[in-house]
Amino acid sequence: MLLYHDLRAPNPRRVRIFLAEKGVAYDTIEVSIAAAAHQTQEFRRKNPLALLPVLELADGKVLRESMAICRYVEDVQPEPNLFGVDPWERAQVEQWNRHAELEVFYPIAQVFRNSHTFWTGRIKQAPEFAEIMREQVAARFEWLDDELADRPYIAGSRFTVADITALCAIDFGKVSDIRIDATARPNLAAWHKRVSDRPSAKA
Ligand SMILES: N[C@@H](CCC(=O)N[C@@H](CS)C(=O)NCC(=O)O)C(=O)O
Repeated sequence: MLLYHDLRAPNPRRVRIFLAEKGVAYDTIEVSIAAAAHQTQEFRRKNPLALLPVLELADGKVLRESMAICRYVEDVQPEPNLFGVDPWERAQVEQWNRHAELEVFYPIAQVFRNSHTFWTGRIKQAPEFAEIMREQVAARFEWLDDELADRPYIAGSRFTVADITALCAIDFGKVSDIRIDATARPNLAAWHKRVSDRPSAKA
């Protein structure tokens, strides 16, 4: 397996952490977003949307969505299970992974895209929208802190792909000065330490 990624981008990190948890070996090709390497014609042949990550299989087939890649890896390497083992747990993991994507990852990414100088001159930015999204992130951190008062992981009693999505989203906030206030959000901070301490978090 060959992973096209950028070491600083959060969606490729989701896949790297997932692969590390599975203990699956893979090769990598770095495609620098800062250098616009993902915009080249050569890379667009892998993904016409010019987005990372892309996973290329030995037979040349490619997957272009991080969750499609993770589901593929879950099927070829089922242990340790990260998507749920029975109908109820699978639904919980799906629900919480979607919550992590839509309620946490999306607003954090929009703060970055609409206010950070990295994107200035590369895309149209709406700073006012960034501020609205920043307020939404704060509200979602409060909500997650409440949720994590009575369980150690995002989707329940054990680590799943939902934790990977939430971790990558929240860590990506740092570049926009979004951080967990450990005094105000102790449950969220404790969860963040729990998942950050796993060796896979370094992937
Ligand atoms: N839905 C895609 C999102 C991919 C995505 O937005 N990737 C970012 C990096 S985290 C990217 O390639 N951005 C480049 C750009 O926006 O030009 C997935 O999860 O695979």
